[in-house]
Amino acid sequence: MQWTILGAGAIGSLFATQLLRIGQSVNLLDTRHAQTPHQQLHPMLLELLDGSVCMCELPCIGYRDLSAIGNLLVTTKVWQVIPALKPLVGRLPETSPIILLHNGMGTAEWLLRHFPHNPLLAGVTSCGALKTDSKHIRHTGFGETWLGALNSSGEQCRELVPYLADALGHTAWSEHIGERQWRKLVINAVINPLTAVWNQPNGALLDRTEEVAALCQELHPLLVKQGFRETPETWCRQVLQVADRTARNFSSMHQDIAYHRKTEIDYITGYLLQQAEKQGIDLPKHRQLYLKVKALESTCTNE
Ligand code: KPL
Repeated sequence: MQWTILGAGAIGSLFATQLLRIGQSVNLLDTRHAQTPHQQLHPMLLELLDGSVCMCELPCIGYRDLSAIGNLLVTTKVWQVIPALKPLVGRLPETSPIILLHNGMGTAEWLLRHFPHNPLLAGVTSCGALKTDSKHIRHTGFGETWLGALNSSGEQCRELVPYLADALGHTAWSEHIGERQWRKLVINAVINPLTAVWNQPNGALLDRTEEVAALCQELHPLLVKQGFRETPETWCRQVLQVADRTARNFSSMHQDIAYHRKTEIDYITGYLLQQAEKQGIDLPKHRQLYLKVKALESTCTNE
C-alpha cells in the first residue's frame, strides 16, 4: 500500500519510518516543490524504544506528482494544513484518502468543502516522538492511535487500521472520532498554554492543580453542551494523568514558543473560544491564557 506523509515533523516522521519498517511504500510530500525535487531521497535515522536504530530512506515527491500520492497522512502543524492542501484542491485523485492527524480542531470543515469526493478521515494519536534534527527521529513512547471517518466515503477506509497497528502498536477504528478529538483538545487546551506561559515541563501542572481545576471547571458547561457527561473533577483528573505520564516532556506549544515559532493556539484555545461563543458561554480564564500565548507568539520569528 502507498502512504504519503504531508508534514515530516515528529509524528509524521515516526509514522513514515515505522510504516517503511513494516514494508509499506512511503513517500514524503513537499509542497514547496511542484515536481519530485532533485534531491529525491530523504535519509532518516529512527531510534526505537529499545535503543536500536534503523536507517531509512524516504522518497520525496512534489505536489504535481499526483499519481505518487497514496493514503495522504496530514501531520503538519494545524495552521499549515489548509495552505499545504490548497495546491491539491481539484487535482488530487478522488480515490486518495486524506487523514488529518494534527493537534487542535477547525480544519475538517474546510476539508469537507474542498475535497467532497475523497474519503476523509481524522485521527488522534498519543504516540510519543521527538525529532532531534531533520534526519533523526526518536520513538519516545507507545500510545494509542484512533482513526475515524469524517464523511461517508471515509467509512470505507477501515482497512487502513491493521497497517497502522502493525507499524505503531495499538490502533483502532473509532465510530466517534469527533469525541476523541474533543478529549485531546481539552487536554491540549490546559497543558499546552499553561506550560508555554510558565516556561515549564508538563509535570509542573502536578504542583499547580488549582489552575488546572479552574480551567476544567470553566470548560465544563461547553463540554456538557458537546454531550460529555464527566464532572469537572474527572476532566481535571484526566488532564493531570497526561501531565503525570509526560511529566518530563515539554509540550509542543512550550517548544514552539521556546524556538520562536508560531503556535497552534488558534486551533486549540481559539477553537474552544469560538465554540463557546456560539453557545453564549464565556471562558474568561481560557481567553486570558489565549491572549498571553498570543503575546508570547508575537515575538516569534520562525514558522
Ligand atoms: O499533545 C501534547 C502536546 O504537547 O501537544 C501533550 C499531550 C500535552 C503532551 O505534551
